Amino acid sequence: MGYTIAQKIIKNHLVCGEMVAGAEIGLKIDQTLTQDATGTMAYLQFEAMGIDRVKTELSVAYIDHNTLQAGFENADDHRYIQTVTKKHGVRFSRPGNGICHQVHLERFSKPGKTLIGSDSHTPTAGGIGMLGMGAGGLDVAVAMGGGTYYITMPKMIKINLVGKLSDYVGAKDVILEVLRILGVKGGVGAIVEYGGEGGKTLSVPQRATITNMGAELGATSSIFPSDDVTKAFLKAEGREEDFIELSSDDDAVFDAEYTVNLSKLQPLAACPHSPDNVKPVAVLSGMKINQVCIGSCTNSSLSDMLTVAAMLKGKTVHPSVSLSISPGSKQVYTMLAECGALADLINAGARILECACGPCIGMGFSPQSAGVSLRTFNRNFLARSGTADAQVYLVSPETAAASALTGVFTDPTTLGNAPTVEMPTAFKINDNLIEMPIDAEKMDEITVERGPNIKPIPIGKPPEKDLKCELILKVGDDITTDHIMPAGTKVLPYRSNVPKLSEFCFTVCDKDFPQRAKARGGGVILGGVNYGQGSSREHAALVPLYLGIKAVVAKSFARIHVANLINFGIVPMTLQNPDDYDDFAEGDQIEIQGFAEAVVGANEAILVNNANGKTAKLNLNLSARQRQMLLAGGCLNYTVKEK
Ligand code: MIC
Ligand code: SF4
Repeated sequence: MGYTIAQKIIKNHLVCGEMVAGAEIGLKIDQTLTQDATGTMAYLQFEAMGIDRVKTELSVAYIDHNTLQAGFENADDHRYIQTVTKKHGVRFSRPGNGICHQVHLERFSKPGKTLIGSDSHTPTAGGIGMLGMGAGGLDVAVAMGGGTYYITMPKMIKINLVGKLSDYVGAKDVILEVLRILGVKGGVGAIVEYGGEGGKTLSVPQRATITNMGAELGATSSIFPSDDVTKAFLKAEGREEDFIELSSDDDAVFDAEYTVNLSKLQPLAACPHSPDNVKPVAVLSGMKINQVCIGSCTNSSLSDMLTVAAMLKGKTVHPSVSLSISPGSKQVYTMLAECGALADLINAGARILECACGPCIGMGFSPQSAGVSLRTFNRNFLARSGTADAQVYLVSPETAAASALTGVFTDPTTLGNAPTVEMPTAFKINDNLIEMPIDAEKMDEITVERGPNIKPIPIGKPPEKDLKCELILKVGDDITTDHIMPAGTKVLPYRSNVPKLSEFCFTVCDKDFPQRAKARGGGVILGGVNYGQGSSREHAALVPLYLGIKAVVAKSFARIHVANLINFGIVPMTLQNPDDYDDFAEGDQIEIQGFAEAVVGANEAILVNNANGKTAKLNLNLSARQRQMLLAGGCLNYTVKEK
C-alpha cells in the first residue's frame, strides 16, 4: 500500500507510535515558529525547562499580533522576546517584517519538513508541501528543546481539484467551498491533501490560502504536493535548493475523497458567525456594507494585493465604506510600493495599515455598531472584530474590492474580465529585519529584559480522588477559543499576565463568569461538541486553570485545545451519551466519582448531579503519556520531573 504526502513526511519523522489512525504518535520537529501573542508564554516555558539553546534546524519568533502598543505592555513583551530568542538560538523577525505565516512561507518553509507553530494557522506552510501544525506554546517550547511533538495519527482526506478558476474567482472561494462541504468539524482528526490537475493551476500563495483555512475545518494539517509550481516559487524566493518533489503514491489510500470543480466555482462568502456558514455572493448581492478589510495570513500575498490594486486603480472607495489594507509582509509591501500599486490603493481611498495581523485579531478597525464588515480573513467568530453586534463576512480579495467600490455586496464576476496578475519570477529579497541569534558561547552576554507585565505562569495540581464542586458554566456547541479567552485591543496586551487576563475569561458568553469562578474557587465547565475550536492560544487553558477549573466535560473537543488542557492539568472528559448534557444545569452541585482513578487508568468516571440525582458516564481516552502529564499536574511539572 502506498503513502499519502503527509504519511510520507510522518514516516520520515516518526519517533514513536504506530502510524494507525487514532493512535498517538511522536514526531521529530524540524522547524518552529512563534508569534508575539503566544510567544511570550512559550519562551517563559522554554526558560523554565532550563535548556540553553534550541535544538531544531530552525526556530523563528515573529512579532505580528500585538503591534498596536497602546501602553508599555506589548513593547515590553517584544523586547523580552527579542532578548530571550537572541540568547537561546532563535531568529527574531522584527515588528514590521510581516505576518508569521506569510513571512515563513516566503523565507523559511521547506517541502518535506515538519513545522509546529504556536498559532493555529501554521498549516499555511502546507501550500509548499511542508507538514505545518498549530500547537500550544508549551508544545512549541518542548519541540524547541528537541523534544518530541505528539499528535493523534490523523485520517487522510483527499480533495481532488479539477478544472481551472474562472476570472474573479479566487483560492478563498475554493476553501470556502470545502468549508461548505465539510463544515468546521469536518477536518477534525484528519489531514487534508489537495491534488489533481486543478491543483497544478494554483500558485503557492493560492495553495497557502487554502491550507491556511484548513484550521477552520478543524484539521490537523492541510497539504499540497511539491511540484514545478513549488519549484518556481522557491526559485523566485532565491531558495531553489530547498525544493524536493513530493506527491502521494498512486495506490495511497484515503479515508474520504471529494472533488471540487474549480471551473464551476462562484464567489462565496462565509456569513456570520462561522466560517462554514457559506453562501454564494450572488444571493447576498445588493446588501449594504460598512467596512471592508483586506489582508491577514489568509489573503495578503503580493498577487492578492496586486489584484485589489488593479481593481481599485483610478476609482474611489464608496463613501459609506471604510477600507483597510494590510499587506502580509515587508516583501509584499516593498514590491507593492516599487511597482506603483500602493499609490493606486492610497489614491482610491484605502486606509493602509502596517504588515501585521491588525483587524483580523481585533487590533483596531472594529466595525461600527451592527456594521456589516467584509473581510478577506479566516475567522468571523462572534465579537472577534471588537464590535459585539458586528456582522462579519469572509470573502475573497476580489469580492472585497468589488464591494468596496459599490458599497453593497457585489459579485465580482459581474464586472467582466479580471485584471491579469502574474507572479514575479523573482521576489525582492531582503532579510534585514530577521535578527540572528548570538553564538552559543556568547549567550551569557545577553541579559533577558522582562517588563512588569510578565507575571508568573499558574501551575496545575494532581487530580483529586473524587471531585466535588459546582458546574460553574454550561455552554453550547462549537465554543471557540475567542469565547473562552477573547483577544482584541483591550485583552491581548495581557497575554503574559494571566491574573489580569482572567478578568476577560468567557465574558463573551457570560460577563459575570470570572468573578463567579473566583468566588467559588473554580469548578467544572460543561460544553457541547467541538469545544475549543479555533486558536492555538494556550491561554484558553491557562486562564481557566488560574480560575480554578479542574475539568471540562464536553460532547467533543477540538484538537489543539484538548492538548492545551492536558498540558496545563485540566482534565478533558467526554459524555459517553451526549443526551446526558440536558440533565445538568449551570450552578448545580456536582461530583465526579472516580476522578483520579479515571486519570490513572480507568477510562470512565461518573458525573453525579446532586441537585436532581441524575448521573452520566464520562469517558477519558488518553495515552499513557497524557495520563502521566495530568497526574503530575501538567506538562511543565511532568517535563521537569522527567529531566
Ligand atoms: C488567531 O487567529 O486566533 C490567532 C490570534 O492567530 C491565534 C493565536 C493567538 O490566540 O494568539 C491562533 O490562530 O492560534
Ligand atoms: Fe494573525 Fe489573523 Fe492569521 Fe491569526 S488568523 S495569525 S490573527 S492574521
